[in-house]
Amino acid sequence: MPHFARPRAGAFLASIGAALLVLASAADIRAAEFDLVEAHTTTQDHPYTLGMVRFAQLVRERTGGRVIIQIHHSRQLGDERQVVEGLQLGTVQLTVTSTGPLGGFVPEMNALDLPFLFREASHAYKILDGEIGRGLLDRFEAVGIKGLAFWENGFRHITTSKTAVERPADLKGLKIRVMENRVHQAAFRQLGADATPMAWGEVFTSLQQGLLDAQENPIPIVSTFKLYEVQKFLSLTGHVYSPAPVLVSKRAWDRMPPDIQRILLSTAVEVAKIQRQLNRGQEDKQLAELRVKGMTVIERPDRSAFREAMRPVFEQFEGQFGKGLVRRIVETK
Ligand code: EAX
Repeated sequence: MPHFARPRAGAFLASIGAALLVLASAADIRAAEFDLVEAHTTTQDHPYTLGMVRFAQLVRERTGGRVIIQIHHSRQLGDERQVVEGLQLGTVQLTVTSTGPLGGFVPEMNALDLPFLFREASHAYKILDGEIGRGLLDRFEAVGIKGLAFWENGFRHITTSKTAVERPADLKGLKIRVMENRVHQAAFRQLGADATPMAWGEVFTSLQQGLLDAQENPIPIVSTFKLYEVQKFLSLTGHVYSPAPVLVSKRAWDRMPPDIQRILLSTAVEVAKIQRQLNRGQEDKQLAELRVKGMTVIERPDRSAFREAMRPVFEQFEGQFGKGLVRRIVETK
């Protein structure tokens, strides 16, 4: 019986004798055959966690308890890049992550980070759930990771502490945190911003201390991380759509039999729909709450000016991902 994590109750109880048995229920004693340590960075009430809870329940049911997923939210096991490295090392078995650090593992993933690539959510879903999305997920195999499905982080918007952002020029000279991602960094530098790559875990404190003026993230992140405590303005630029791939350590994957692999794969794909609904379904309510908490929402920044201003970055990168990948995405109706 392979164990990916710490030895579970069975071995432990055997070693300390039967006295403790009375304290443990039958379910606790029966160790799962595959015990997967899952880790992600968002909070307990964020849709990454809600999706993962649903996934864990369904997987448990469908495998008759052979697979148990232990969820660690809120950066308990580190920031996104560390967790993805953990998948390669086998210290973590499962994650849902933004694309932030993923271009460092699979360069073609950076195509998804291009500003204004997707026209709307349905365009993103069509690409990510189709052949192109599967092709990108399959590329993770070469770096020791099995890609299961694309869940959602959402359309990213800009928050700032002092200046309302209505047009690209408003970002000039602002120190904005971007993900550790060369495309995002280039896109904000293009606008004349001081784009500072940083792991998510340092962002709140840096905003609080005034070391940063701005950051950009989808509404569910702004809301669940209480960014209204440290940011005054929210500008609905929607400059990039952030998918959230669900990834498994290949070390763990290769030890699981095909019937279990099939359940994990199909359940992750199925839960993508639920998780996206949970994510998008909360946005209006969250936006209203952000206003109540004191944020000023700029509902209609000049999006076409942002698209134009970031266009050179699109052109700089679009040829880098081979075989017209970006062109195929853009041309999909
Ligand atoms: O994955 O680093 C980021 O800005 C991500 O969007 C966030 O932590 C969720």
